[in-house]
Amino acid sequence: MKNREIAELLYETADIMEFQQIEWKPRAYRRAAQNIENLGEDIEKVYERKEKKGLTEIPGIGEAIADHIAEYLETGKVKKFEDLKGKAPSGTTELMEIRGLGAKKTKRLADELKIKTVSDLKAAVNAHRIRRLEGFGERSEENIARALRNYEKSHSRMALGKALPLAEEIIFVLKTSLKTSLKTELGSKTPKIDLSKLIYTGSLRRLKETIGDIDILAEAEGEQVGKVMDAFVSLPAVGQVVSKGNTRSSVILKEGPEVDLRVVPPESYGAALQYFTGSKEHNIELRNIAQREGYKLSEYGLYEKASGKHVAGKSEEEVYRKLGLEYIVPELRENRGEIKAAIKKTLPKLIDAGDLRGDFHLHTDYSEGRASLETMVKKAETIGYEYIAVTDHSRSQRIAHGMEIDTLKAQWDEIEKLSKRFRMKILRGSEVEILKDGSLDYPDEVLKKLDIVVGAVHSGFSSTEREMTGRIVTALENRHLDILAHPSGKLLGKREAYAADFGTVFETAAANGKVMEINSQPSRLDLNDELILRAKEYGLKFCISTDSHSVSDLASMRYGLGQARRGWLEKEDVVNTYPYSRLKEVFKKLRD
Ligand code: DGT
Ligand code: CA
Ligand code: CA
Repeated sequence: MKNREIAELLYETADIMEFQQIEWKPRAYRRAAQNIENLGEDIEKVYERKEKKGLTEIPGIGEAIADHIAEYLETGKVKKFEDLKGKAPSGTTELMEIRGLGAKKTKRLADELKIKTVSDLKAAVNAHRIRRLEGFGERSEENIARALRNYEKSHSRMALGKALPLAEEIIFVLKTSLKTSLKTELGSKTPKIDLSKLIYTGSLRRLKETIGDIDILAEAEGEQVGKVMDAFVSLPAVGQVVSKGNTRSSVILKEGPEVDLRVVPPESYGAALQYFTGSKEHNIELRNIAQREGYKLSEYGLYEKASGKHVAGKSEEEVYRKLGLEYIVPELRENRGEIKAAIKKTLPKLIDAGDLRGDFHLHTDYSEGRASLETMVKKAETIGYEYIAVTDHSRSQRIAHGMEIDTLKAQWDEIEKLSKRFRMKILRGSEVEILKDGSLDYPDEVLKKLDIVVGAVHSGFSSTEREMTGRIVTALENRHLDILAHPSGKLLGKREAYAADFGTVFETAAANGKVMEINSQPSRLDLNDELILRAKEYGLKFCISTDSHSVSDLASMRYGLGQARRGWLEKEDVVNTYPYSRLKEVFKKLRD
């Protein structure tokens, strides 16, 4: 699937155009990129099926961009973009990503101070050369320094929602390549390597919200090891080979992150899987236990200290069992009490994908969603959901085409019509702005008629802690509010959580019977594991929602589910596991 690749290319081209002061085009390119990112299907397939005409049917893609995409799909590059890029000094696109810099300033820095890369910029900031530039000054140098620090922080880790599909793709291609090469070479249909053991480990397997690098483990022996390593370093996605060896190879992908591959023999596979899944803190604690029990634990296996005998290592289960522990799922391995619980056999029975019965946060083209209400409903029904809440934006959210009351009522009519045709319960919902003073964005008589009110803060991110806490508390005390959406307001790699006293927020929410959202959007993951663990101590209930803006977003559920599991949540803690008949316990206004 090349959707992401093409979207990135269009974004990058838009940046370069902006830098060269080409006026209106960048916006069109960004819009096209966004639509491709959110396209529910493989753009290559669209092109195969309907050629260029198919491409122009995608919203925001006109003749010119369609030609460029076709050229990219046919040849792997776009001549015009390469020319444009050739004219822009290299490094400028990264520079423009630094918030607040923009095309104009980047150009002046390049012309007047010869700043062409992020590291040039860093050097100039450190030597205080920017403040001397006319129109920049000390203040703007400090702003650049801060933006630079944020950039570095966010670029060192990748969002789970980006890293996971990337890792799956790499593993898929690697498996395919191994299958073909082994078939032709050995003339046999079944390769000697067990390809089902080729999986991702590390923070990715633990479903951590951001990933430092992608770790992959494979099982192979003898001459097979070299074949796996060869196939790995020659993957088309590889930009640079950092190292290649017999047990470990490292590459840097064209898309940014580093990938480590380790290859181990079958008798060590389980021990290696356990070791490279981490976390480091969990491993250290586990090793202490092994020592106490008279063993030595490493990535090769569990050994008796006295005799050196290999006693476990083929599977993870075997390692944990031998140490007297219940099996611990990867999401819990953070040394947050899971080892003690595994010894006492009191580990939680975590919520599972199969437990989910609905989604309480999704958008349609009534506001900023890209699909029609009917399309979203149809798709949700194929997932097997029992209910969904349609929650388009309320009127003040102008950028997101917030709905006036009349439009909202028209949506209710459509919901009613659709309800006759679909088995699934379609709930009247709204993502209602929590305004500056904590009041909600529709009058009470409208709120009263909604089945589910999802309250959200989308503005005033620089408010003081007192202001923001007060605003949210007021909203939580409003009897019409049901769910607090993305409670911390952070955007991964882009924006920190707003200042708010979450202790007070959770306490108020619990006292008023409100539900905390775990927003599954890859750019949010909010609440994250840590805040979930905190919120749970207040006795709060949660819902895992996708905040879908397109049909394909409905699949983001797995990222939110990952956070819920990392937060030790069980089925009972998450209200969208309840059958519809039980939802009234939580949402009082629900109709039958
Ligand atoms: P990341 O990549 O920063 O998101 O986090 P991880 O957990 O994937 O860490 P990474 O890639 O450095 O290493 C993968 C796993 O290898 C890690 O989760 C546990 C294991 N590991 C790495 N270094 C050590 C170590 O010094 N001691 C122990 N016990 N385990 C380690
Ligand atoms: Ca890693
Ligand atoms: Ca690693």
